[in-house]
Amino acid sequence: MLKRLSAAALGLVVAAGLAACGGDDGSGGGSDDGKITMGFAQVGAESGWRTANTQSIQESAKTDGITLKFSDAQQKQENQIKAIRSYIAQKVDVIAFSPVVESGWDTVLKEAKDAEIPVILTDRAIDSPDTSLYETFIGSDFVVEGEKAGEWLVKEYASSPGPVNIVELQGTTGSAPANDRKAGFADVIKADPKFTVIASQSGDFTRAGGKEVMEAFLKANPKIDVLYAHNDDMGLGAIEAIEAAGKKPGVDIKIITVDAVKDGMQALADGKINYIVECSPLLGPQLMDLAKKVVAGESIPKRVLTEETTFTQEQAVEALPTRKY
Ligand code: GZL
Repeated sequence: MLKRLSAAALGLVVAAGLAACGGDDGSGGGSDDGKITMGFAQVGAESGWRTANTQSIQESAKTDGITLKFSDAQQKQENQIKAIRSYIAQKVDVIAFSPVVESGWDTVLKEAKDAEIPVILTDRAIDSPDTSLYETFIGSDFVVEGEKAGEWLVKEYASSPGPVNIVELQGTTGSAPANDRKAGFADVIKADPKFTVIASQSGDFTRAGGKEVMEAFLKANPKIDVLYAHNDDMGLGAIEAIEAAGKKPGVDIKIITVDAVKDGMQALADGKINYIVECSPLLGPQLMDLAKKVVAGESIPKRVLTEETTFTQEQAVEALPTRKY
């Protein structure tokens, strides 16, 4: 792939290009055969959402003729940093990744910037004040997702005097979705003192984590009215714990989750979950489109928001047959 060349070298390429191809200035990037190479550092394979996200990225790269180098960090930041360094060494045309946590990225992203390799953030954001370290962030607004969960709960318990005891299964500690879904939810329910989060702990976005933490919540808290889980997978793990404790999920303990992956939607349709806030993993097509624009030197928005909705039990029954993920 022709890297961003020094001015002199670029001058030569432009002259040769114009002479050889009549008008192609040769500065649009692309390896000798014009193909773009993307290095993608994925978080891991921790949830149904992540699996669908990976599939969307891999399929979109194939459809768009982009050569994809892909790594799975098993939810470890040091593995993502290693992968990004290896993409820099391989001189890929563009790097994209979903930061497993919000902080600790400045050093490696400065190395990418010094190597003149553009970086695209997908799915999760970073908390660095230096926004020159990446071209754009494409993903959901997790604060709004938390607010939507809180708004449903407020409506659901409008006629109840309370108290309403809530337990919360947080996502991966330090991750943008965990921080923001917690903040958005808390911001909405703080308006009414009948709502109390009596326990809140990370289940690391996994089913096993959700089940283990919910078992502990059930042992320590005799009266739990609501579970707010930051993703479907932790909610599904919690359902196993709730049923093992002889309680009915969705009835004895109302459950709100986020994502709307197929297994979560099935539990919603079956009445074991009460409400799901969608978070779309299908970022592949937009990511590849943004990558092509970045490599071609076109300007792109600094923030690309993904569209998503919410589902009640009735809506899940309707949506399931055509659900893409
Ligand atoms: C959200 C994404 C989260 C999902 C989880 O955009 O980062 O990570 O909600 C996934 O299911 O593990």
